[in-house]
Amino acid sequence: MHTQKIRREFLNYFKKHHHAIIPSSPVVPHDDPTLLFNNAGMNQFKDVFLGKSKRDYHRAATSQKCIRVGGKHNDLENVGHTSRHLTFFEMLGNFSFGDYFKKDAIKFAWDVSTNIFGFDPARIWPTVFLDDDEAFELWTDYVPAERICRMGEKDNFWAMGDTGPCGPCSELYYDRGSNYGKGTSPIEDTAGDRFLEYWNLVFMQYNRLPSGDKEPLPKPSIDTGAGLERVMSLIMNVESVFETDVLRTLIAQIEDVSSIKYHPGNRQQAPAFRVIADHLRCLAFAIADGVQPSNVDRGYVLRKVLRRAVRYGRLLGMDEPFLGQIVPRLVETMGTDYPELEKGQGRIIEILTTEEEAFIRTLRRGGTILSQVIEKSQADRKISGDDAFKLKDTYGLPIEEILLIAKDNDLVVDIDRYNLLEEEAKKRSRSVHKTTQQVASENLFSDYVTKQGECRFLGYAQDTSKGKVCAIVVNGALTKEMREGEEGWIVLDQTPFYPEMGGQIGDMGKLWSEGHASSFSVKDCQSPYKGVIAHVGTLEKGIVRLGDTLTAQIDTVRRRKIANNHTATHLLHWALHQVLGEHVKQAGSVVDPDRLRFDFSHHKALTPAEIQQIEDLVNTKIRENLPVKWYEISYDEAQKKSEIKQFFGEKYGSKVRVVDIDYSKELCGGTHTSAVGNIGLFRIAKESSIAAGIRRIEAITGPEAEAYVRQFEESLQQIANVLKAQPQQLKERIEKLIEENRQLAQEIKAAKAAQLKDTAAALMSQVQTVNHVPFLSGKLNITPEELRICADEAMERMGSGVLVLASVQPEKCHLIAKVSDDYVNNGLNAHDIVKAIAPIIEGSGGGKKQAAQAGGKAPAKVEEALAKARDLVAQHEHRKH
Ligand code: ALA
Repeated sequence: MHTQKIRREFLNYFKKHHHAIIPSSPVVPHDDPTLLFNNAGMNQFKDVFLGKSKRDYHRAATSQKCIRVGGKHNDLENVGHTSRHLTFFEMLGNFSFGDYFKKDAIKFAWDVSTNIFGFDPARIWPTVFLDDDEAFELWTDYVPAERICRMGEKDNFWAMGDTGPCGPCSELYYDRGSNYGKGTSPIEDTAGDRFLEYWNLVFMQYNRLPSGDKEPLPKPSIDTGAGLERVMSLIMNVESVFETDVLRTLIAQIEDVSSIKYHPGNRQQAPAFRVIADHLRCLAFAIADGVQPSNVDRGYVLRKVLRRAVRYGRLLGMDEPFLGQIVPRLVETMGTDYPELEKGQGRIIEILTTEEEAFIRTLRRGGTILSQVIEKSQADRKISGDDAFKLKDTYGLPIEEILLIAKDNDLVVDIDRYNLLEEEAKKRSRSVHKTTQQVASENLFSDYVTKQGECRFLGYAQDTSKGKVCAIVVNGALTKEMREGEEGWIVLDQTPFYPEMGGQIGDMGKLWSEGHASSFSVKDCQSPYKGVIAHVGTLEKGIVRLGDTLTAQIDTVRRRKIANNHTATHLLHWALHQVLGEHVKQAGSVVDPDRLRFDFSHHKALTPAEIQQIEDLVNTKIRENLPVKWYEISYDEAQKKSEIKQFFGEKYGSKVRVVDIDYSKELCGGTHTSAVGNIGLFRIAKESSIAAGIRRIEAITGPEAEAYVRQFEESLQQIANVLKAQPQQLKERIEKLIEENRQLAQEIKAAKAAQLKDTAAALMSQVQTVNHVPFLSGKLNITPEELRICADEAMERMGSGVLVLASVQPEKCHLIAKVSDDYVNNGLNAHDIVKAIAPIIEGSGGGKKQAAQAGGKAPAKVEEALAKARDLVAQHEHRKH
């Protein structure tokens, strides 16, 4: 593969120029909640640019997996319709962290462009930011001044997101010639097809703050990014990125699966091939890195991408799941350089197929919903914005398709309202939510930490300590003192109390002053701001002032249970990897004294056998009783050790804490027990699903686990007592009881039937002849169900004639009328009889000519109704034959 060769030569070049070659980080950023997916090579170095984290190198180069869907950089809707946009692509990049700057960055880019990529120097056009004369000047060493363009903020100022590192940039364009457009410079070529942008050199100089202001970075740095697929399209001299080797191979596989040939010029079908090839890579890489299609956040974005691929698949006649059939070809072409694809292949296929099946079902249903929407929109000839949005958002019908269908049906769409809803939905998926309380506490404490420094947490080694009161909060405001009876927060300079964090609940306990003059009961402990530990509770006695010294003592018994449960959580995580596989990623956890809860990515329910295996593994480890160790290492060192589990979305400082039980190593700030055996016993109480692809395990340990088991034993014993049997015999006994019960029920049913037959037989003596018609009426104290059986039986015995029977119960009554076929032919009819007499019993009903029934609320009127029925028969005019 040419792509592989260029990828490797690029990295080699920079290795020779003293750059550390760093592997691509996962497409899911594990340490940056502001980012949906990795969208640039520089993401994994964000903190290094900001000066918050240090590495043991100052130059680096990567080939980074990038996904640009959602967030600031979003190319989804372009894909398939331009020659150069992709949702997934590889970005080649070289980086300098306060080492070289513009001059060398430009030199390297020129050297690589002309020597490694082999580009014609005469066709390279650099651009610079408006007044960046320095960069302009530097470029004149390589190209004539008339080929250097100055561009504005939109093109030549690069920012990772709404906040974070940013700076002016210089981009490299390659002139593909007049066949691709008439514009004769990047500025004139507005479509961007003739002058293809292939490399961006960012001169990182600022950090953009949430306020929008820019503060200078500690050291000017370099971040560059060259789109590998674009570079390949230029090297291979093909029209679009989809004609380069990797993507063309995928398209070939789509040709095989769909049995349709790909013609790049076919405006109907070519986009479908391209969209599928691109989206498949995006999905496969994201799933390999631990995301799954779902209804929230990243999962939701993936779901959108998958649905788009499926819809385009339908254009190629693929109505059944097909993405899984393309995956093996992807693994063949990219698996060597990205082994996670190879490792995850089976799971990727399984997840894609399940999700496709679900969407295909939705689409079928969507068709029905669409007809309903059209039906309901007829009155004002308009599809409401809400309906259009629902069709798009829930059923995945693209708005273009909805507009076309509307047009076909002579309807318009309320597009303004639709756009509004779409915009709101976008905002929702973009924003990283913070509660108002979080924002308030941040404001309260941001100054405080700068002035006072961070609180020291002593709780890894101590249960009690003395500390100085540094801050008091009452009624949401900082104050100088707290009085008896008041509730609020007390912050000490040091404390053994663990603030709720990383899923572990906050400690409870007491704070008191010398001689117990004052005493504060701590019912929770929180960290409202990084470095601040707030004891939350009530001042039960005395007064507390800033500067006072207090003794802080945690509830030790409670803390031990929490520690046991936290260590058990690590064991569970480890066991899940053993039993289910390495793809299991923690998605959330709660550790409190009574139980632990662990959410993780896995695509199907656990079997009872798997649950048992997990329990057995954890309990074996508990009995093995290894010590639990913890120590600090640098974040960079931790990143290099793949056996240490770290979490997505977690923000780590430059020093991190490793909790190490030999076979299980995790980055974790929580408090743990000193030896695994202290946990005592581990049981899984519940396994469930909380979202598509996310499972939840709730488990208990020690005394709670014992109580849980005992509770089972007790209920079993109680049942055994009731049945006067041993617990071991219960299954057999209960089966026998069920069988006996079934037989008895049958016998009762038969006895009832016999009884009803007798009742019916007895009724025969009351058959009269009314107007030449055999006529039977009667009132019985039986249920409506029994009445039906009885009426059937009576009619069978009569053979010919009319019967009207009633059943009465307190407050209600029922009527049944039956007419034999010969009298139906004669013009008598059960339905008419019931219709006529039902109002008398304050009821209603109906039925067929042969049989009809009614229910009513006036049992006292039954006789009157029966008499009326008799009159009807008496007045009947027989048909003449
Ligand atoms: N970070 C820069 C980009 O993505 C290089 O274009």
